[in-house]
Amino acid sequence: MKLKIVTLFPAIVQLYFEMSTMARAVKRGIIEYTLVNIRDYTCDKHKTCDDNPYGGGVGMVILPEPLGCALDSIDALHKHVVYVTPSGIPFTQDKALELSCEKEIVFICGRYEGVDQRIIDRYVDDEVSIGDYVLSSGELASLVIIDTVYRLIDGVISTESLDEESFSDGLLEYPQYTRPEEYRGMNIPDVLLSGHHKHIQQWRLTQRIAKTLAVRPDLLERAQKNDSFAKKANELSWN
Ligand code: 6GU
Repeated sequence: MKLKIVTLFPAIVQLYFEMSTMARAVKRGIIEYTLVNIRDYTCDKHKTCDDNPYGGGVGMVILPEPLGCALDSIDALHKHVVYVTPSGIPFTQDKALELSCEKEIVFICGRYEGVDQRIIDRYVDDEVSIGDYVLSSGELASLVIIDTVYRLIDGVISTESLDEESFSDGLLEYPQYTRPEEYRGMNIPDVLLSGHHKHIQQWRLTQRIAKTLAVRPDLLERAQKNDSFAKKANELSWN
């Protein structure tokens, strides 16, 4: 997958591509990335990238000229363009799965009060928000989306890990324990030492349901309509 990130702060984004699992995906050629600095496409000696909004109001708006030139430099009109903004549709695991099928995605990172609407009208396919709160930086929001999407691409991480995790079937995860068996007087649940595979699976599913019910009852309602959840519950039936 090719990723192009259009930003005023490429350094914020760069570091992420050089770390850990993402660095490995880049090295293996699964991910190719390009950082496009909007400031490189300004036309005045002050390299101005923003101005006041027409009609008044607080904050600054990113100028259409440099942003449009930055987008043209990567032929964005013919690519899938995502603008990350608190005014977008909510980003979910389903949206991530949809984006993971794209060969190439352009991310526009806004700052300040956003970008000129004419840029959105001309170039943007998807306006996406990562949650009901306001970040100062579109860069962080883009990285959240990129991280969620690239790990769904074949070969990045194992399909077993993907199947087990929260949101693949709509339930939250079960608690995990590792060595030592006793930590500061706290023990691990006996069932995990039993070696009884089916009992462990049953315990884990019970834990997932209890946790989801406690903190995200909205998800549980959805999971009950989900085939993957029903199949698991059926296989592990307690009788
Ligand atoms: Cl996508 N951008 C910004 N700046 N803030 C946000 C967001 C995006 N999603 C939630 N808050």
